[in-house]
Amino acid sequence: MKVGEVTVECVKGNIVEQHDIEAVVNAANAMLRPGGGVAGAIHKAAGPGLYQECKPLAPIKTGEAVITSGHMLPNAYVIHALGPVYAAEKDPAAKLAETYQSCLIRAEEKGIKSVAFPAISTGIFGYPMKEAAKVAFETIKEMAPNLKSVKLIRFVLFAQEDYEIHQEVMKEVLEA
Ligand code: AR6
Repeated sequence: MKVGEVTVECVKGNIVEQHDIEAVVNAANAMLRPGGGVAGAIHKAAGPGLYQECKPLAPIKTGEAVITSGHMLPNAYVIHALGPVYAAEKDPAAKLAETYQSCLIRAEEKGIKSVAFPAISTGIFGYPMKEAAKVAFETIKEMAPNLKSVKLIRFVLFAQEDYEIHQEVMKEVLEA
């Protein structure tokens, strides 16, 4: 779908296999350690050099994002973002929106044209999938008119059900 000049799309797949994308987003932990889920997959595919580059940038706060190179990933950059732990936040939606904003700001600073996101906070951090998707697409819709370099935003969903939820919510939010 298009929001102004920005293409927004959903695919079913693995965040570490997005060969045509300049920056992939890591659903990171505060210490930027390898960890599990998306972070584990990204660090495994990128190789140990990624954590070496991450170490001096940690810790990061909830809603923050930092950028590194992609090392052995097929992407030039990794944007490491710390989403909210759903049960631990008073206003998780505001924090999740801030997380997506931080990622797009880091991308714009580098003149990045394409960004792939996982569904931040919806795994170990317990954010309900549909609610998280709504926040994600609303934030992108709001930011899209001000984006200068970013022309493609892709959501990469691991599970078929999560992909379907994102497709549905994307249409709902972007067509409204
Ligand atoms: N590609 C795309 N999506 C994936 C992949 C993958 N390779 N692996 C998992 N998902 P999570 P969080 C989905 O837990 O909730 C880490 O240990 C997954 O099904 O990776 O933000 C960090 O170190 C889920 O829908 O991120 C942190 O401590 C979504 O990606 C903590 O988990 C996010 O799941 C961050 O938790």
